[in-house]
Amino acid sequence: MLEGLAAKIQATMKKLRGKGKLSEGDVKEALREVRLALLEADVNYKVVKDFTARVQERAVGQEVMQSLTPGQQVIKIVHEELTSLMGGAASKLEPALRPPTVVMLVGLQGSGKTTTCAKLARYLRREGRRPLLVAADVYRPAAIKQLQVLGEELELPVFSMGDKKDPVDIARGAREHAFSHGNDYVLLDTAGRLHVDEELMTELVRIKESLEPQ
Ligand SMILES: Nc1nc2c(ncn2[C@@H]2O[C@H](COP(=O)(O)OP(=O)(O)O)[C@@H](O)[C@H]2O)c(=O)[nH]1
Ligand SMILES: [Mg+2]
Repeated sequence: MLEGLAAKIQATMKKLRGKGKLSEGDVKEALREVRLALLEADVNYKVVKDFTARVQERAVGQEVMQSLTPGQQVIKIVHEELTSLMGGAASKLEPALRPPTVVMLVGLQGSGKTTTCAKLARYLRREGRRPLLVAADVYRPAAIKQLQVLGEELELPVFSMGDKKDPVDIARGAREHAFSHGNDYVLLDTAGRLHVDEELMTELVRIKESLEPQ
């Protein structure tokens, strides 16, 4: 998804670069394309709206439009605002000193943990890693199956001990499995929960204490 986004934005910026003089309409048209590209890439509507408003405000100012290289200036502004949109500084997944690196996906129900787990695994494989997906959501009926289907699609291993075991034991078992199978990343797909759900929150703490994920 992000690759498509980069290509689209680059194409739009290329059009601007070629122009000697920019009208407000040129900027608007370019921003419209950037906005569509962001929306297609699933960026939240409000985030996109704020982003385009900020670029617009900075880009149609006198200083930019009357400069010798307005196209370049607008590209610079878009670049700066995109960077700040993505969170400014890039943060990396810190590997554990001793593999496997354990990553625990936590969050509310339906917030995208299982999907992110699969995306992360695919990313790690592309980086030459050997991730193990772990079905640690034992509460929602189809949760394990969902991860298994994703694992099959991506041809990545999924560790499961069914839905009758304590997630802490599953997590421990997964790490053992990773040790013996040479998986350097263990991605724990946990059950969704609210912070007010004491039992489930305690479970996360127990997994954390037991495995010390990154
Ligand atoms: N549009 C969109 N949908 C997503 C994204 N990530 C997950 N979903 C969908 O949101 C729903 C819940 O995702 P899931 O990974 O099962 O959430 P979980 O309950 O936290 O594990 C599913 O229907 C996913 O297909 C995303 O980045 N964009
Ligand atoms: Mg899930």
